[in-house]
Amino acid sequence: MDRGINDIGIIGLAVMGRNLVLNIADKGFSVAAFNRTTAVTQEFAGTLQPGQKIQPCYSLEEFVGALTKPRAVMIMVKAGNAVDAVIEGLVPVLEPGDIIIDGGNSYFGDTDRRVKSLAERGIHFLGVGISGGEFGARYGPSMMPGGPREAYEPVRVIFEAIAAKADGQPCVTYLGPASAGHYVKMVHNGIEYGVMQLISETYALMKMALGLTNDELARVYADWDAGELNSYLVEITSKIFRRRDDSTGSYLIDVILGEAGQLGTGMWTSQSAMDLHVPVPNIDVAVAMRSLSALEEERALAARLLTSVGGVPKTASQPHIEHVRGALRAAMIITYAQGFAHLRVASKALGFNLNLEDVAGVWRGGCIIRALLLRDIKGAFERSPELPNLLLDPPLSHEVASLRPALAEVVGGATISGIPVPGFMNALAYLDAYRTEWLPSNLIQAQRDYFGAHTYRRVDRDGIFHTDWLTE
Ligand code: NBP
Repeated sequence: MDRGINDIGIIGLAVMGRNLVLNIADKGFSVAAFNRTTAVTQEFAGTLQPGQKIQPCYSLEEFVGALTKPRAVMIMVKAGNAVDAVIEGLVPVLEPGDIIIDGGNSYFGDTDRRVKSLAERGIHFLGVGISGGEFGARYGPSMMPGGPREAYEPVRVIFEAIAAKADGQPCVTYLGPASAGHYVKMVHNGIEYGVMQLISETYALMKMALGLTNDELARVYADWDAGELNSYLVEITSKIFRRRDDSTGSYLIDVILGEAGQLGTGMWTSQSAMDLHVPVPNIDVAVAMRSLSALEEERALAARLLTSVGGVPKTASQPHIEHVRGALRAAMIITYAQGFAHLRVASKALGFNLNLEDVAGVWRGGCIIRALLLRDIKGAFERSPELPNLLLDPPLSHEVASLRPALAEVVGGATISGIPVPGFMNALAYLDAYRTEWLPSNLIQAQRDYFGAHTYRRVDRDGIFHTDWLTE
């Protein structure tokens, strides 16, 4: 193949990289492909069909020489040091005006650092969050690009061609400068954690309190997916309950150890929200529950010692499936509301100037948190672009208010039964705190002033006050 003819190059031919290469080639663009370990490139080259516009490359020099200028190089390697290692190798062989794109799950602080240091060498850096896993990469992911706008234009046509489509619109749009794309992807993952926690709690409720079998659970989730809860995560949940284990023939779900792993994006979301003083309790608790799930031995010991709180009484506290369904819809809205409120604050604090209607649009297809609900969310930001919280959108607030009794019923019943539903509890508590004008925080402020002279403001006058609490 001639040199310098490929529209884009991909470095990293693991699951995501190789599927993106195939997706890009399917859409009529030519792609150069390189992987650090040559054997991986060779193996990938062996899978290619004649006529596919893909050029496997066996050195960085060959790879860079195979790209049209300005060169667009997309890095699809493990987030962290590997990205810096690839950039270090690329810088000497690239030229000013070339574009490096990081399509991995990089920490937004790393992206900010890379944007700055590469700009000093005249190289553009785009941080692009990509969601949808292997299937999304192959057939249409949701893409969240951020960085210098002028660097997005040359790759826009490729991104729009390969991204998922929702109502005919590509699930990709330029989101903002610097790390805007990776920040939005991070919050996407935080919402993903929150919703997965909620769905797992509906499983616990219907299995433990109602005794539903795996087949019945599969039917319930399929039924939910056909309605207002339609979403990727509910859809795959239904399929998971049908799957049999190849080796034992039993339901696969029943032989999977209940220890949930995490790669860090949920934790980053919680940490960054806390830095910005944005409450995202559903994301916080989802991260905490994954950590708690890993304390397997301790939980086994506690299950024996703390029996008085265990047991599932077959009493009136059993939830009704329709209430569980309503509680999930309400808590999902609340979880997305926390994520979008986080983005609203981050956008101002970090100068991203995010358009939240665009964010909702990009998440409508191809990604893990795609859901029918995002149509309502997109509509809310279309009506009111500066909406600080989705719970202030009239249609959504009306829906959540009407579902609150179901949410409270589910939380109350589960609490009496000893079934842990921290996701639902946090959603209810967030809702109740958010809709309560008077909170007992005046007492906290009085305590702070008492022991630390931290001062307080008054309800009846302007100014800052301090009381000498020790003098009666
Ligand atoms: P991995 O995250 O498993 O990374 C493997 C790739 O990184 C291989 O190509 C490997 O090359 C390369 N690599 C490593 Br490790 N260290 C390197 C180094 N120092 N220099 C050059 N290359 C290096 O791949 P993935 O699962 O395809 O994910 C890629 C990115 O996409 C990650 O950031 C991931 O978080 C993100 N992501 C993944 C998914 C998913 O479903 N898997 C979904 C969404 C986003 P080698 O062959 O030479 O070891």
